[in-house]
Amino acid sequence: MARQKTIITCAVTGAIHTPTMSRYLPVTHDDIARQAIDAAEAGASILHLHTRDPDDGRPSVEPDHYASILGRVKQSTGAVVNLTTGGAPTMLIKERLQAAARFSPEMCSLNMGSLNFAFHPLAARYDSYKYDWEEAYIRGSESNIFRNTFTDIREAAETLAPHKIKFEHECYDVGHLYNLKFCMDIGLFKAPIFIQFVMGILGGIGSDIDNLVFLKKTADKLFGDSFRWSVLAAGAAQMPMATTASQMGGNVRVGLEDSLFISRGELAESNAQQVRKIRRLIEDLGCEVASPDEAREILDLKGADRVNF
Ligand code: KMH
Ligand code: ZN
Repeated sequence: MARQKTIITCAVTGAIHTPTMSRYLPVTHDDIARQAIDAAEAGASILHLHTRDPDDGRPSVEPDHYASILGRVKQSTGAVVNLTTGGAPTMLIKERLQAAARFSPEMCSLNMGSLNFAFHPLAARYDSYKYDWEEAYIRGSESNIFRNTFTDIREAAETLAPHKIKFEHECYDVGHLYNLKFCMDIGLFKAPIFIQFVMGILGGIGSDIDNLVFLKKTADKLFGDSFRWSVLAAGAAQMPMATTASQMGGNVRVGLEDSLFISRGELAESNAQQVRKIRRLIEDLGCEVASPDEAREILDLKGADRVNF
């Protein structure tokens, strides 16, 4: 059987990294749109998008903070837009669903369990901060519980059901796969599902090959052939784990949401630079990268003509 092409998702800005950490992190709406478009041109067929407050770059889920970004991305690329419903670990599900309900994108993330979600060790790297909110936000993550209860997951599924959105089911540990199986059994999600194995978050499973094999085998056991999968690994493990996933028949996610670096100690100058790197690795190793329309077919998406932006 011919091997399926590899889908590259690019997660452009996220909610973990803050403006002080890299001058290349897109923070203004203009930068987020421009970097997203460049990432699509470099080979990302899915753009996973968060937004930020235009005044000070803090993570935001305010629908108005997405509008100009989505308009520009749609005008300039054929890429699939995947909006976060995770927002930031400090936010609750109701506010996190508002943008997806308004814009009805082809895809959304959906976090499949609650966990500690910490990045406070990053504070040790900085003596001063560009904006007042950053230090407390980073240090405060030591007490974060990223809340994604079964009630929250059901609320997301039911609120967004009329929009026919395909979820990127973010699973940060093996137990989250069992949560997903339970939700499928009670009819919240339909096959084929798309699982994002999230590795290396402090609070979730660590990034190593044994763990990836375990996650994949567990998903095989629970979902048979009714799932597609991808890997994102936070920080230094981003490229090694993405490369491994592509060799195992999976898909990959890169982007400055997940790692600020292009190689050890060297900041990535853009999201597109990371996309170009993983694309080169995938192609050098003999695989092909999926176009946006091929990604739509592989993931059975509703189509770009059925979004609300
Ligand atoms: N930042 C990632 C580790 C979401 O947007 O729903 C998780 C994420 C969450 O992408
Ligand atoms: Zn995200």
